[in-house]
Amino acid sequence: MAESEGSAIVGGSGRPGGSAQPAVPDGAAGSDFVVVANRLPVDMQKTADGIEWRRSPGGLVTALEPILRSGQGAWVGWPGVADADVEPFEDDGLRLVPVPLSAEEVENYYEGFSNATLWPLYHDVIVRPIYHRHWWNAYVEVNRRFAEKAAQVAAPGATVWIQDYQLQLVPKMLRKLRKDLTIGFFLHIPLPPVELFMQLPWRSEIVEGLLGADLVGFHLPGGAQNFLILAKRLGGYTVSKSAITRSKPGIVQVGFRFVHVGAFPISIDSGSMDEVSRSRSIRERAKQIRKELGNPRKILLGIDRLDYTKGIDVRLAAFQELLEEGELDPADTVMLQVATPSRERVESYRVLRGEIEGRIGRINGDFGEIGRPAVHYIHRPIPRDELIAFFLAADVMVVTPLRDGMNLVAKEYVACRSDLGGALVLSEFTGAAAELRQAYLCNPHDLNSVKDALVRAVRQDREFGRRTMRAMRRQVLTHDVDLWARSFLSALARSRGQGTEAHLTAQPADPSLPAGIEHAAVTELVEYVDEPATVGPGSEAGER
Ligand code: GDG
Repeated sequence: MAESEGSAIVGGSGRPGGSAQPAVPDGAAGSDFVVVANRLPVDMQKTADGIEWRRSPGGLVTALEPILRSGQGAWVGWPGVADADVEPFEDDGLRLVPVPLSAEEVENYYEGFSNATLWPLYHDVIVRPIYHRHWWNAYVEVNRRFAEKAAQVAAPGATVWIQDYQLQLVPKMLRKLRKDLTIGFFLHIPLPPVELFMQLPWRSEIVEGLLGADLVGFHLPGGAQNFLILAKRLGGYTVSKSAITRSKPGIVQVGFRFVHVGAFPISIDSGSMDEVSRSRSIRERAKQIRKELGNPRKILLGIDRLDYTKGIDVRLAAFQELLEEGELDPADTVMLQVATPSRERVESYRVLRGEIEGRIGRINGDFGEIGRPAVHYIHRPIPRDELIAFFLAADVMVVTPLRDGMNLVAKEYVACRSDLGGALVLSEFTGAAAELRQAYLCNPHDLNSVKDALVRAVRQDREFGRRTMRAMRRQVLTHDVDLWARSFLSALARSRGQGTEAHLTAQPADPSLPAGIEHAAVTELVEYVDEPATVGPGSEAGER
């Protein structure tokens, strides 16, 4: 999930082990809706006087906040600092329930099993996953702690929504503790093809863990299909074979339970990004940024966490070759790359940083002039408004991941371009490519394909660009993160106590969704399942 910078200080600042507000009560006085995620939506900061909490805004928080606050919701997660044992506290109607992690657990469960085993494995083994038994043991232990915490804070019959790859054992553990709960799970990263998943020494445990949920959600139908194949192959379960759509999920029969499996492509708070990007101050700032960059004819922009999945090296290599070949002129074309620091204690990330910075140095050495580098590089988080101004200033947004569950940056760029300007170069291996079909799609494993997409985007005809941007904006503005959350939660509510496939195929559309929207989304996803070739090999379809 997105990791972004903090902002306002929220309530609940207090001493570790203490709280400004009363602790969350157990059992019957608990919350009807509980989100369980690796991180809390606030980051703990240690100060001289004690601790402070900084909001870390993200799409997920924005989407879930209204539901959480209205229904005495709770959010269970790690506060982001090792060895911090902090009592639960309330922030404006939202219960925040910290789960403590020791420094050793951060190393083994988070940096180890989550980010050096699961992350590379699930992203098609771009980097070789490391399998350590002591990392796995920590993962089990920490997942148990999250499950116990969720069990403590959930009211009888509550709905619990567990997020992402760090917590895949929680559904089963929680079900064991609390049979009365409705449990949903959403994976924010791709579920790899079966041949790759089978590497994992603990593959059966992970699949069984997920099957503790009533609904398991993925970004794309291909991920859901991979999961159905795994459930059948590893658990011997009976699974439905229907195409996966939002209103017609796949089903796994686990004893007397039916686990629903579906695709729910995540999105952004598109309305608010659109609104902010229209403000005069942001537009002025965008102009100023162009000026600061030397008013070049074309600005290429990349914004990513510094992660080997994001293909930052790929786009730099393509840019470098285009400069070498004279296809792009460094006198009038610049690249701006923001690479937010990420997982800096994991070895492969340290290596990657060196490689990227080395390449940027070489490009600037060969093509830069005094006061006019070919690549401008920022390696720190930048404020949200500045990011939006970057989107507005850029002629070409370059999104080239080798693998990405969705990629929110691509959607954010589109949401910010109400002027219908700009062009999007987008890897076929992102979830976003299934929706943003009018982008300049490319295969990041084929440098010529990336170069070709870059050249076409730079030379785009203005009218053609306006038409394609309008089409992409229609998709992003009508499919926002709120729709995603409501779609998942209504499917979760339907999943409980409903069994057979025949029953599910007859499900009516969710009346709380805007007319036509669910239908439109489902149609796109069905097309995607039927015609993976039109999207490119980036689909998670079937047994690749
Ligand atoms: C995971 C999956 C899936 C980045 N730098 C700054 C900044 N950002 C914001 C972006 C965007 C978010 O961080 C990154 O989201 P992505 O989707 O691109 O990537 P991951 O962090 O890998 O997220 C991904 C996502 O979960 C959701 O399910 O799409 O596939 O890997 O919002 O704008 N924000 C600010 N300053 C920065 O410097 N303010």
